[in-house]
Amino acid sequence: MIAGDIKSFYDEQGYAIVPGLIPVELEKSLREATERVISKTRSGEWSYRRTVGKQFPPYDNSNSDSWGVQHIMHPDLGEPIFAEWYTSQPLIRTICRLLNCNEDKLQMELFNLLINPESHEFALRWHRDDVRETASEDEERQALATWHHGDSCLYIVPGSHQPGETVFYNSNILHCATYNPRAKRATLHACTGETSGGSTRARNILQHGLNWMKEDRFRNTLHEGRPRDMLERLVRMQEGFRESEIGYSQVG
Ligand SMILES: O=C(O)CCC(=O)C(=O)O
Repeated sequence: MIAGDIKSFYDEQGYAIVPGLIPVELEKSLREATERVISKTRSGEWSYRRTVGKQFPPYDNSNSDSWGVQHIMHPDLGEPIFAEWYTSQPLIRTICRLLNCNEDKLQMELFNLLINPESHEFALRWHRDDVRETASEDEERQALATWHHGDSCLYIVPGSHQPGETVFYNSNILHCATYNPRAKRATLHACTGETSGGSTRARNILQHGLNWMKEDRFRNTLHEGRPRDMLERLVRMQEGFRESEIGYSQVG
């Protein structure tokens, strides 16, 4: 996909694939940190995880196998390389282009790692991240209009991506996924918001439990400038909500 086409392709189709957004100097450290957090999750040392059998938050402990590692920028994991990549220049430049905004509007949000379960097949059913499957046609149209895009469908050809490519997708596009214990998976999976989204993003993001991101302990792991500024915009959004008001986007 050539640079000039990314924005229009993303707007029309709801996704875009961009190569070269993992700086070579970060690649080895990212791979090593990824292996460490996967081990900690599988051994039970890291308890924030996506549980096999549970598609959406709140995740529980009903199964010891995992399909994701939650909160990989958390200070208790001690892997600052993840925040370094999340706020790295080539990635941020691309996000600004796709969201059609300047960097001073970007908001730090979720960052997790999607992995293959060790011993269970698992799949996520077709869903839009922040529109209930039980929504009426009118409710669905209304929700999608809020997110400023049409009702597109994402079709992915399994295995057609290249390692190191970054796929951007609007999380309210219809999507699903399968998790196969026999095929290694380690996908950095993050979202970044734009402040003009305002409270429309709150439930989708804050439902994952981001109180730890308000603490100085986390802020202090981030570089001055862009990373802390992005965090500040998230904290401002968080301040507008009581935890009990947030609720969950999906059930199941
Ligand atoms: O496994 C994936 O790539 C998709 C994950 C997903 O659909 C979600 O987190 O809502």
